[in-house]
Amino acid sequence: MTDRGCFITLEGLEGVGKTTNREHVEALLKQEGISVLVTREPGGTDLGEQLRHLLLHASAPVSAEAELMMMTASRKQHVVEIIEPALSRGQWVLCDRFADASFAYQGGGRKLGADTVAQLHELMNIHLQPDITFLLDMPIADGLKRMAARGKPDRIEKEELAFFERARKAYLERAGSQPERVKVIDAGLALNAVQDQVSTALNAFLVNHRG
Ligand code: T5A
Repeated sequence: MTDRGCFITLEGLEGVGKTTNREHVEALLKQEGISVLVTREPGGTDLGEQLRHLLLHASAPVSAEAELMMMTASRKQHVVEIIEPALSRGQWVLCDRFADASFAYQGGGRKLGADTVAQLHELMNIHLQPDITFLLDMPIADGLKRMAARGKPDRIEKEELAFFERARKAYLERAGSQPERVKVIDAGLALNAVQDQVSTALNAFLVNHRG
């Protein structure tokens, strides 16, 4: 029987360097002879990418609840169509954002609360948990500054600072309650220092995983 693959996620607010570090994690795993399927949320499937476009660029109003349901719809399709089949055939999966993002942005940022997010996941039968999560954390203003250098903000990036403060708090609370899984990385440092922290946490995970 094939061993199940590991599920790794990257989380954090806008501009903290998820994409940059995704490439780093992928390279580290490759050095270890592990090929990884790289994907993202919202998105990762045809349906998910269509929902992503709506979520980030809808010009019509989107209620907090509708936003949560669309994020969760994208996730359900992603889990069923891509992530679970890959893990079952022994493939490792590296995902840029997953359920923690809904706890942070919709639970915290949109003030829907962690219970509502958890209940919807329960109702939709989404029980998959990452084996390890890198939460890239840094002062919000610095991340937004990095994003601003990139050009036009999307619908969520246009939110007020208080929204991101609540999302960051929710992320850190989640990390505090699941320290074994969620590794908080100081993302405000120079890139090589950030990558060193990621390497250390990933190597410890690999040693532990291999027993
Ligand atoms: N969302 C998502 C929800 O609300 N609920 C959910 O359930 C889910 C799944 C998705 C949006 O959807 C929301 C959250 C988001 O608002 P996204 O595009 O996936 O949007 O997320 P973004 O955070 O916008 O992702 P980005 O790709 O735009 O940012 P990254 O990946 O965090 O940052 P990255 O790596 O592109 O880096 C940004 C810039 O900083 C530089 C990079 O070179 C780049 O220019 N940089 C550094 N500069 C200096 N020092 C470092 N250490 C640096 N690291 C990177």
